[in-house]
Amino acid sequence: MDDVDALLGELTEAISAADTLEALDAARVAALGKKGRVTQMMKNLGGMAPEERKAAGQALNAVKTQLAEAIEARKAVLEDADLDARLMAETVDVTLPPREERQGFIHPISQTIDEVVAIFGEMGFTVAEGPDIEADWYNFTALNIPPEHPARQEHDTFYLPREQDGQRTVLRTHTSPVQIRTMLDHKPPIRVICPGRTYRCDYDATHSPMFHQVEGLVVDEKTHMGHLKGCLIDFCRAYFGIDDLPVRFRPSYFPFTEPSAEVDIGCTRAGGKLSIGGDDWLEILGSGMVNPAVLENCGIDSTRYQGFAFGMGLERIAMLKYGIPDLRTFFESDLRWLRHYGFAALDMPSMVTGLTR
Ligand code: 2NM
Repeated sequence: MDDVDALLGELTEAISAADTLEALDAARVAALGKKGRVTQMMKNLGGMAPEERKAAGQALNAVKTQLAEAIEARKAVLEDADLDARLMAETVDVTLPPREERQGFIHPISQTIDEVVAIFGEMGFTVAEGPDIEADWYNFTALNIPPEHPARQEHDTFYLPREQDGQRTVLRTHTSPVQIRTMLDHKPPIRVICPGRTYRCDYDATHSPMFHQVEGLVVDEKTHMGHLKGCLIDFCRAYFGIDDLPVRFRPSYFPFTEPSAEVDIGCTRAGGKLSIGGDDWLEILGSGMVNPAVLENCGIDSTRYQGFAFGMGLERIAMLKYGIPDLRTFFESDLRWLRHYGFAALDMPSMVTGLTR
């Protein structure tokens, strides 16, 4: 019995002396662990005479209980001390300003699409979309682009492997196939714009293999070149926010329009820097009266209906309006670039189209 008392005293002492949770756990293992002192003595019970064993067993169980209680009590004290120490060390300065919130930005291409859609939307156009992968017929044939036309060459067009039925498919080289689909699906009057991704096999400072276009189409009875001119002059002035921006129409050629015209706006080239407005000229979009052959390809009676169409590169008009110098940066996903050139999510172009008439 003296042994047991001595053991209890010794182990209790060790528990009180433990000054960290780790030291306390070591004391627990030394006393009650598999090879601990108490456990060891429990094992010795087997070799005792039955009458001795009973008393010794009871005494040892009491020791176990007391030690467990002492460990729990010590643990509570040490945990309290630990928490006190952390509270002293880890002070929170509630007067510090909050960390800046990570804000998202609208990509200049998205912003430009929104602006263009807002302007033409106010003129009565709706938006049409179509697939990026097109049958050769929609991308070229229906548009009166002949088989030997340079635009069809492998080095301009991304051709996809032939379909099972032998049909050729391409990554659309312009959004005109969306207008073809619109004419096939809808009766005139038609007023649509078609913004979207387009693809050409070309890569340098001013060309990206994937880029964006917006094209527009109007088809109605008695539609003429005057409508085309008024519509595009208003668009240019609204988009660049310059009421008296000079706009001129220069004869051109496209297989899908006749006559065709390229549209130039006034600009200034001073000291190698280009800015919008001025008495120099800058080409900005292509346009024309829809070739009657294209109308007929889409099942529209070209003796009754006329149309005009136009197309422009979105990166280009975004670069001009927002002073973005390199086309390739649009597609690098550089967040610092986006913070600089991007737009706040609540700047809504639909509220300010710049159209004055
Ligand atoms: C341009 C320039 C001129 C155009 C024509 C058509 C369609 F489908 F109506 F024939 N869509 N887009 C067109 C006309 C596009 O882009 C420079």
